[in-house]
Amino acid sequence: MVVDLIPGLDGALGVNDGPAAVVVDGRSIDLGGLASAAAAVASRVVGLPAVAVDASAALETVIAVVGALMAGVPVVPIPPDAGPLERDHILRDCAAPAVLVAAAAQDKWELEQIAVDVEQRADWDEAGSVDLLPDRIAMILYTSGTTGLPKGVMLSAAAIARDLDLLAEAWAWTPDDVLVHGLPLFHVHGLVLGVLGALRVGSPLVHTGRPTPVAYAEAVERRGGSLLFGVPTVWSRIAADHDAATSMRRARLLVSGSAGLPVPVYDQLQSLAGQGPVERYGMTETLITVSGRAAEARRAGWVGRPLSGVETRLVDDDGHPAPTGPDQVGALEVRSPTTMSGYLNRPDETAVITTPDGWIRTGDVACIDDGGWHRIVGRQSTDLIKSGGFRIGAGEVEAALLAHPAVREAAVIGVPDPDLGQAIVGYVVATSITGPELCEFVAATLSIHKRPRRVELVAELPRNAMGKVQKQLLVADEG
Ligand code: MLC
Ligand code: AMP
Repeated sequence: MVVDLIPGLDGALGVNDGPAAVVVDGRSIDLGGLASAAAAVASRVVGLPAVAVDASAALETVIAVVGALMAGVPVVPIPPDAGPLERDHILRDCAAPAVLVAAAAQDKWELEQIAVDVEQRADWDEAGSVDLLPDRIAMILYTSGTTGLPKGVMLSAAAIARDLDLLAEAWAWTPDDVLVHGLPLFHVHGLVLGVLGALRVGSPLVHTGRPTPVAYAEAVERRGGSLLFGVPTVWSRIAADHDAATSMRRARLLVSGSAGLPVPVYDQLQSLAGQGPVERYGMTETLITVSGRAAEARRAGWVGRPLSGVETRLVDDDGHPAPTGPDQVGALEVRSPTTMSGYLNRPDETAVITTPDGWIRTGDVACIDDGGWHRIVGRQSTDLIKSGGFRIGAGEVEAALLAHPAVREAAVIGVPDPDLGQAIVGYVVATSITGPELCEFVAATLSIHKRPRRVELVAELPRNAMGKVQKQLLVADEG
């Protein structure tokens, strides 16, 4: 077997001139070409403990990821706009000795660069033998926590395969579909579901480069897109674009996830596109665990029922089982065959998020009704922000602000935003500096979406008697 996650690659090696299997930003490759170009990558990386991938929205990224999977080497996607602080942290933490890049000799990398060539073709035999144990780690995805630098979530090939199969079942996803999205290729949504999902199911993928309404509409109209993935920001921008929204009438299924879909956006799409999106819920640590079903009625504001084999429960503040019912709120825990193998190098943090009996504490607050439908009501901590579907730890942005010599104190919050869900806002005690200058300062170290949209200079931060910053007061002031 060439790669257990993508069974279709086996028979594709050496087959030329098939239909396009993957299109990224207008450039395409057929399955045989992908298998052979990936085999060339596999032969270069086989035996490495892990390999980084410069995960720009490009065909090379897809080939790089498939090649590393073929070689049995854990893939570590790096956001292409990651600032030096973030990038250096990930590379040091995962200890990847090389990075797969679209074009060699880029200044930003201080480790060996291996250029991916879309035109290169190789036989799999050249890559040598690999360990195909199903519990081997296929990917390490870095994601924010409430404090500190991002953590590497280790995902096994078995967990990924299971999740993709459950989602294919839930969404009636078959090779007859054409999947369309334009999401980043370094997170679960765009990479695991959006690339590996399409390859595993065998449905062609059209990645639009960026997830704009016009690009989604064109992919449906001109390329037969039938299944579309988006974060709520993408769906709200489509809903606001009459022509793009009505193009969606030709699609079979729209799917929304990574953050809560506002009910008015669902309603607008229902009216313009003839269907509201199916919602699904998950997190990097668990993969997708709860979803609506293609064949069942949708409910705006609810994220669906657990996938088969997934267990969920609500607990109270003491961790004891809490009652369920449409208005009963509790902390959501998940136990699933799709969950992570742990945080890389962080057994203590793995123990914090996992209960002794194997449930993951999601940090989300939810209701479960009598039919098993889930509604996500909020988060337990104000320190995890979701902006445009990106998960951002307030602590990471605060540390970046505090690195400026003029800044004495910093508190970062997410404030409601009609387009992004939440926008990042910093409150800072500082002298002789402006808010925009501090935004630029953060931009020099972290990725673009982690940059505060606004930094407010204040004389002091609100604190309680213990001296802890009262972020709820800052959030309330913004409201
Ligand atoms: C962005 N910009 C900023 C900025 N942030 N400028 C100044 N200050 C800031 N803080 C720039 C951008 O670079 C862009 O510039 C322009 O402003 C518009 O930015 P934007 O409003 O953020 O829009 P856009 O860049 O189009 O991004 C919106 C988006 C993006 C929806 C496309 O947020 C996105 O890709 N989200 C997907 C996140 C995702 O995949 N999450 C999945 C996590 S996995 P320019 O010049 O470039 O136009 C997961 C599991 C699960 O959650 O359940 O799925
Ligand atoms: P990430 O690790 O980036 O995948 O983020 C996971 C978090 O995204 C979850 O803990 C939720 O807070 C949020 N999330 C994902 N999907 C949904 C959804 N459909 N509705 C509400 N929140 C969601």
